[in-house]
Amino acid sequence: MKTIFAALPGLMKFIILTLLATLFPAFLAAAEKEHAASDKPETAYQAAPSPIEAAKQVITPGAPPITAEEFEHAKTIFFQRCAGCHGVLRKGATGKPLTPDITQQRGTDYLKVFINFGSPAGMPNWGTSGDLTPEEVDLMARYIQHDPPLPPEWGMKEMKETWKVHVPVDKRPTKKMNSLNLDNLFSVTLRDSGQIALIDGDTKQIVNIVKTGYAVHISRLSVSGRYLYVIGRDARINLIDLWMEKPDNVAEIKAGLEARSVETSKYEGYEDKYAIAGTYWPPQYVIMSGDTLEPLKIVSTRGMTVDTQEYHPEPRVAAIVASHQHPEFIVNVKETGKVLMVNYEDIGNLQVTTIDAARFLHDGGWDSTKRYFMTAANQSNKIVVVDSKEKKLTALVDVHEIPHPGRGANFIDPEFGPVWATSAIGNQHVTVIGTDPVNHPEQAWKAVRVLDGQGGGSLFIKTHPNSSNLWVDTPLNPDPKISQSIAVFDINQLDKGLEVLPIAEWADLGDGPKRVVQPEYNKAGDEVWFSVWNGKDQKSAIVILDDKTRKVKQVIKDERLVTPTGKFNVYNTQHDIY
Ligand code: DHE
Repeated sequence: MKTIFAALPGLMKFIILTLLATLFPAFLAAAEKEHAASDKPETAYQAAPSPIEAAKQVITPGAPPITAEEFEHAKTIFFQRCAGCHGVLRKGATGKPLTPDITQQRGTDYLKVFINFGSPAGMPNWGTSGDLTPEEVDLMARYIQHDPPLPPEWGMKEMKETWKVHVPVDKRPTKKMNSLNLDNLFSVTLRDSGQIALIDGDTKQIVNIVKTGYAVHISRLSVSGRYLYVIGRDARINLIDLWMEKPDNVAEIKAGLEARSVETSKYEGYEDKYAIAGTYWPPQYVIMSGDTLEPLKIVSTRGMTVDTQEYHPEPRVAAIVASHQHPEFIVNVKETGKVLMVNYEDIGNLQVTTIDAARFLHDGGWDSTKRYFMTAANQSNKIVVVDSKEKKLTALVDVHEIPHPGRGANFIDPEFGPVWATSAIGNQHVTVIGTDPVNHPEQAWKAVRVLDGQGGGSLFIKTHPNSSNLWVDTPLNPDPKISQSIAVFDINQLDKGLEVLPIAEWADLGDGPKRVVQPEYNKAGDEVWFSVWNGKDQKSAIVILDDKTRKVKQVIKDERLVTPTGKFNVYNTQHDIY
């Protein structure tokens, strides 16, 4: 029966579903349950609002009427709820394309049912979940039949207008002015307060809380370890000088309207010289001066997709890493599926090597030799391996449903030698991939093991060269028992299975979602830190475990720690140790 239904054309399926939903309330309840895609880990992951606001109304022939006021309201809803999956221009990303040529054919009633009930493919049930009122469902069904409003571009003029050097280079310290052990400092994302906390890894004291962009995303270190770069979802970059008596902002810029990635030049001779930021909107990257953030060169990523070779107007920039083999940045272009190797030797005559990989490139990191970039093409269910030395695609490794490595985890597998591992959003699998083509050629770039973690909804996995533990989080799993705990494997006995540790319970915070997210090691590799990420108005914490005993060493609780998520140890981030 299921197979016959699956084979029916889309419109037929839709009519049957709508009829069943109208005639049988019980079916409706079941459908709601199945389509309650907001329960799905991947939906929870995509649901963060886009900070884009400025975009002008467009009235499109053939579309149903909409007032200017309604258009503004619908636009806000779209950027907050829908743009993450469908793209700002609605050309389709992880969600389906929603351009008027498609939506007008479907019509308002059809669209209303989809928005209301969601779909098993991952579209949330915005209406029946109560997130949108019936009026808003109707409004959105009309809105998406109009052309998408175009947010403004962001070129050199706009960047320069937002660029501020708070402390000029010649007014900065010439040596470290504080007594901090900078190698063991942590930059902690305070997601919903638009700040980062600098925490001393030795004393566990908060050294400073620094104001940054909206829903700040990641921190990266200059290769000297002096400069910390923080990027917000609103594409605001803050440059923090760790040599100051109290480390603080020395420069900032808005690199676009929406962003996730920032990195700094690491090749010998270019230490601390350049920084790069990739933006979701506009789809482009900018190379900046490393110590002032002065924008130097902006390059668009719009272009053809890797497989069907059709034009994509909005290929967002995802992870960026700095090559150790050449003076290059390695830039993931998500929707077109291309990895760019951007050579910064002569930015006036920029040379870019384009590697055809797979669509939906997202996050990734180095193998232990720092030659191979291992990165997830997440909705393509592949790990892409790029050889940064030869500047070539090495392999595409098939993995199960929505790999999400963060930067991944490197360790020596007792049977297969050097490996790199990723966990997944869509299922419990932890895929271990051989990374040693010299001594283990049989296993290189193959999934040598698939471990069973606690469940889907995993975002980050971590170990350290001095540890034999492999930690796997599951913050997006719908079961609170799983999202509030961590799984740990013994690398020397991987077949033995996992141990589950109730990190959130140990934090003892009271109410809230208390998702346990992103393991991060201290410099020595003998402590591992976990964020217990609670609601904005609830108490959050950082739980620190002794890596050997797997017992709690300390819980950092402080009312300033609002929604901590990512944590970046200076030394490990600076040297790409993970
Ligand atoms: Fe992230 C890394 C994009 C949601 C925490 N995130 C990244 C990177 C990208 C990305 C492209 C890699 C950057 C790099 O290495 O240069 N993240 C996105 C999204 O598009 C997405 C799905 C939705 C959104 O609207 O932002 C998203 N991310 C989240 C979260 O909800 C998380 C869990 C909490 C938060 O703070 O927002 C989150 N993302 C992180 C963290 C990293 C990250 C902690 C860096 C991990 C690392 O170890 O390097």
